[in-house]
Amino acid sequence: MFDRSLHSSYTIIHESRGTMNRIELRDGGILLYDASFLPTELADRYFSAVRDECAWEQKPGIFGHMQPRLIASYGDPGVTYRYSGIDNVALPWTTTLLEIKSKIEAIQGSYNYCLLNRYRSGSDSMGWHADDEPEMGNIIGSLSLGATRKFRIRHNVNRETQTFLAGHGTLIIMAGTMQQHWQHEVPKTKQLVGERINLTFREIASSNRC
Ligand SMILES: O=C(O)CCC(=O)C(=O)O
Repeated sequence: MFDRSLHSSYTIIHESRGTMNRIELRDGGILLYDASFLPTELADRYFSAVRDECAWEQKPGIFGHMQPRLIASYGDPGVTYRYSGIDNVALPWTTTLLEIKSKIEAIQGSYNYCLLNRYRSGSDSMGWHADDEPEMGNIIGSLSLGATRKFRIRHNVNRETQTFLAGHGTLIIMAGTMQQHWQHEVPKTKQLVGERINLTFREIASSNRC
């Protein structure tokens, strides 16, 4: 693994390639990271298929503002994921999404839902949050396709921050107690970056099914 200190002593950039790295976080959080989980040609194919096949929409977030990105929602029949007061009802899995899901399940987890986020440019982003809804399983598999963006995590109490580069084919798996003790974000960037699509595979408890 290659760790490089950035501007603050609390920020680390992780850029490891080709192997699944296990990072033990404070208070029982676990983060698995492989910068190049998918070969480029396969990541290219998945990027085009997911961009062209999925039903993208822009939805309101908290305070009624539109979320600064597009989203799409797929999963097993009847699964709904509610966050920021908005219900996201899963559309039926596409063949591409099922193929990606099985690749990630071969590493860790078992998933019945996928939330997709599409960042059209550097102005699109995801603010600090944790996926800590009671119905959410603790293992979340997150695959990135397209432009490289920063994926940052921050400890809730001591504010320790780590930065991971999420590029074309990067897999990050969040596990352990990470959602209880850490938040994560994808910040805006002023750099000229292309589109990025992120897929987070999750297990939503059956009480949240319609
Ligand atoms: O785009 C990403 O890498 C993060 C997505 C995310 O935080 C989420 O779906 O909860």
